[in-house]
Amino acid sequence: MTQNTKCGFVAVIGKPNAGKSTLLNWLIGEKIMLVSHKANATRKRLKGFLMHDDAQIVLIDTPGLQTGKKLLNEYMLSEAIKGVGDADLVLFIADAKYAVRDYGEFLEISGGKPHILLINKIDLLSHEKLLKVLDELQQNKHSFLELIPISATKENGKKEILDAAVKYLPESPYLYDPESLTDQHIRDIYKEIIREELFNGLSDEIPYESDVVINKIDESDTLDKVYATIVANKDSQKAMIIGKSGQTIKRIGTKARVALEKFSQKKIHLELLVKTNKNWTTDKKGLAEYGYDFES
Ligand SMILES: Nc1nc2c(ncn2[C@@H]2O[C@H](COP(=O)(O)OP(=O)(O)OP(=O)(O)O)[C@@H](O)[C@H]2O)c(=O)[nH]1
Ligand SMILES: [Mg+2]
Repeated sequence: MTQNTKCGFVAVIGKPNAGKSTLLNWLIGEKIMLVSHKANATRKRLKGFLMHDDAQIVLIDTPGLQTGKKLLNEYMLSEAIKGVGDADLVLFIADAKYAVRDYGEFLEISGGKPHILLINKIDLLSHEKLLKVLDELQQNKHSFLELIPISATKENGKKEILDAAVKYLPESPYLYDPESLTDQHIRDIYKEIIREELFNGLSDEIPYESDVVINKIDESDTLDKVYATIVANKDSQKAMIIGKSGQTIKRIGTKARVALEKFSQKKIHLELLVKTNKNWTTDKKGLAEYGYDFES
């Protein structure tokens, strides 16, 4: 008798900077999501797929749960809430240091969705402190399915997470090609790779108020020519992105090219322009044009 397959949607939910995208990349085994030491890096729901035993896990990366007042923050929160709604199962991930507080907040919006609680960044906590946190969380033990301490960067706990997730997935045929890692188009992945360099290479408000548009990719077997524009919110930010004698944009471009080459395993020719689109984040229509559509 052949065993039935399982397949389901597993949303990764947590506060900004908890390690959601790091977790996805690690579990999938390929860096397809933007990771940054700065919070609020992920802006929309993005899928990644992985196979474990006879199951296909459709992971959904989401923006962090936050209450920023700007329209883009509102959009990001709505994406996270939709992520919970879409899911058969939630992986709620919290920085161990703030896990008790953050989990309490999650329970208020979880709508009773079945979830596994992942306590992340345990490499940064003493053993004693960790035991105290786990002990406090156990007081909610009727709310979660499992409680797993992990370190997404030290890569410990993978099998435990996947075994646990598969347990709670519905029986179903695979919904995506088992060979695929994501349903994102190459231009969306390239956009995120370049945006990661904006996040990690620029200070203050600039990364939060900028975006990247991939205008064109000329693909061949060994070389991709990528034409992209960084969109700034103000002329003063555009000037800072370009930098003195173009040094900043050059540095960002070089780093982005190296990251694109690492991902694509091809040579990359990257042409990077900067333009200003004043207040592209202030109305819903403007946001939708950049891929952040409240209606989708
Ligand atoms: N020390 C340590 N750092 C971690 C761990 N997991 C993630 N990080 C770091 O935490 C930062 C945030 O990681 P992300 O994966 O971008 O977090 P996120 O939850 O996706 O953040 P947003 O998309 O902004 O909501 C990065 O600098 C990661 O390297 C961990 O287990 N230990
Ligand atoms: Mg993220």
